[in-house]
Amino acid sequence: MAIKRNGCEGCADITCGSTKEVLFQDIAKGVNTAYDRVKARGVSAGLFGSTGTCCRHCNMGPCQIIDGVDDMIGVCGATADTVAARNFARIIAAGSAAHTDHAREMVKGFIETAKGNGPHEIKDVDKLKSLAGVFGIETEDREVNDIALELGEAALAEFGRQDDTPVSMLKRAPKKRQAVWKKLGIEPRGVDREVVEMMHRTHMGVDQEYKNIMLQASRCALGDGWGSSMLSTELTDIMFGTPVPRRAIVDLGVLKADQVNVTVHGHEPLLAESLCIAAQDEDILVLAKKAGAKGINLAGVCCTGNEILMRRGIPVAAGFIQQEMALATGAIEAMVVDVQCIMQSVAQVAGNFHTDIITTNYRAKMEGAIHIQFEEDSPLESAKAILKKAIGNYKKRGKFFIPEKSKLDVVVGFSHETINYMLGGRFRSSYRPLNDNIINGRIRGVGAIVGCDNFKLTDEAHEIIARELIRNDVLVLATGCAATALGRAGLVNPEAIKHAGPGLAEVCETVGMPPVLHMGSCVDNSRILIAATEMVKEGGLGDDISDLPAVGTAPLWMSEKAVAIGQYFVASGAQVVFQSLPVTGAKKFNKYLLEDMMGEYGAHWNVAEDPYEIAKMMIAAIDAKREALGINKQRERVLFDMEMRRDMGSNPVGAGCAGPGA
Ligand code: SF4
Ligand code: MSK
Repeated sequence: MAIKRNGCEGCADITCGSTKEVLFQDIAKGVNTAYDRVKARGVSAGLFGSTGTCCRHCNMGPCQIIDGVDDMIGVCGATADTVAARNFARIIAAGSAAHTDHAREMVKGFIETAKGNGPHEIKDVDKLKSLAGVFGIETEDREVNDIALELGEAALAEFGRQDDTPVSMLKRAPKKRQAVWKKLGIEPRGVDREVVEMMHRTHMGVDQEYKNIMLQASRCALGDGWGSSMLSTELTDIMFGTPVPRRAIVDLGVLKADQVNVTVHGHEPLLAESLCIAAQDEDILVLAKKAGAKGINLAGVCCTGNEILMRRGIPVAAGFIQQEMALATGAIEAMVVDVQCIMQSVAQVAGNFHTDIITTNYRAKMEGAIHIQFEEDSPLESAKAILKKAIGNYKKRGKFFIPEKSKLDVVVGFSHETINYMLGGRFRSSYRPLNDNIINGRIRGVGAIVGCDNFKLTDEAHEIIARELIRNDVLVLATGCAATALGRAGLVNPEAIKHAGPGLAEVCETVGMPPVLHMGSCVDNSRILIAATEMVKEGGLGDDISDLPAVGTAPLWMSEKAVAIGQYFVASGAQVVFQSLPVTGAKKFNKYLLEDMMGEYGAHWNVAEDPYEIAKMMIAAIDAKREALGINKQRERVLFDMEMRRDMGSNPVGAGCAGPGA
């Protein structure tokens, strides 16, 4: 059953204004999107395997386990708790593997840069030296590229380290947290080894005790957060520049009618950075003009978009759920993709238009796409070949529709260093003012809204949670497609201060920052770990991450990476709230995640489906920490009354799409 596109009937699930605008155009008539497929599939199909107790780890199965029913355990005797824990742990292993393989590519690109190969250079020398210090690398009187090469090689060696030495960056965590990991025996070693061990332990007939399985899952996830993801973020910053606040625009209206539109989709910024350079190349611009275009308009999709948004202010056209909609405008000459979160349907949608889907990574090919391999040792050549292909398509462009009003101003670029500078000033940069404002109650706490969007819940969930949090004086940190969605909602902008509670508004106004800080892509959640660590080190808010009035959510998680992120947050002592977890068919394991983990990590998972409930849980968790720290004072949580909800209803995120305050 297709969504009716000539009115509002049947489109209740689509809340974003620019999505609606595009899909209701005649040119999008033949386009089948995920919204159509979700409707066609029905609700029951979405429930398959959702309780986590189906196992196909060996050929005696598949086995569907029903908790509490004696003859409904696995043929091998595996219980619901064992099966659900194994499945959950494998999700974490897959997510960690994705971040790790991404990080490895970044390290290899970093090594090429250190060797002087390619168009990039070491941009953040201070950060290079600081990270070299973490790895025990001498920096005095040495050439920058020498330090970088030694750092790159040391980092590359860590992925496959075979001895029991923990990953180097673990020592950046608060001392008390390090002691927790040591006591539990979960300090991550080489991350490749942690992923392999996780897969081994969840093979048929190996680890059959759910708590023990989750110890390895924590180790694997910590290897991702404090190892792979952090490494990727830091080396990317060193190479391409640590983000600083800058203005930019987001949403489908960033596409341009009179330029060659090239969208970059996926995760690894090496290619995107090369495309940014190649798009300014004189020869390429001449070619574009010869084709009748005024220039090349690069725009991001998903987290590649967030990477170049943060560092270059390149606009983001779409988050995860809008990747098909970007193509359905008919205005894109090429969508360049690398790895992760690329829906196979983009090739089908592009088939309706003149658009090429160009795969660039040997790991990730797709039927219906063309492949131009991105070569790390000649990145500019690869980038130019891609742009030439896009330019060749410009003249073939037929009817198109760009929702020009859907173009929102955002202020992005909040690395943990930036927060340091903004709150403390360049000459006395420190987290002291943030801590003081939390202690004096102007800022109630910190809420991280991270992760994906997906088609199960309307995408206004991010907006609802963020509005609730900032209204209640909670400073919001955002990453990934959640950050893009909040940008579309007009909240990643200093003007959104008007939606904040008085304390948060006062701080943001003084400093000139939005109440929702965009901190980057999904690997950049590691910035939040460092920010939390800095808050601990600054003092006054306890001596571990688990003491901080801080909590995270990934309300619309889709990717396995989000679960790895959730687990590394919990294992680092931060509470997280997800919209659902695929473990409900296993009672003891479910309880372990939602309650008992607290005893080991000082944090646990939480689940709530309704975005208002998620916000309520987050605020309650923050208040509980404030109480424990002795800094809580009685105050009322500002609730959305019916009028506010009606206001949201008549101006849904999409409304959001119409501008701040909508
Ligand atoms: Fe069934 Fe056990 Fe094999 Fe899983 S490992 S499929 S529960 S027999
Ligand atoms: S791209 S992992 S949908 S955030 Fe990082 Fe977005 Fe989630 Fe992919």
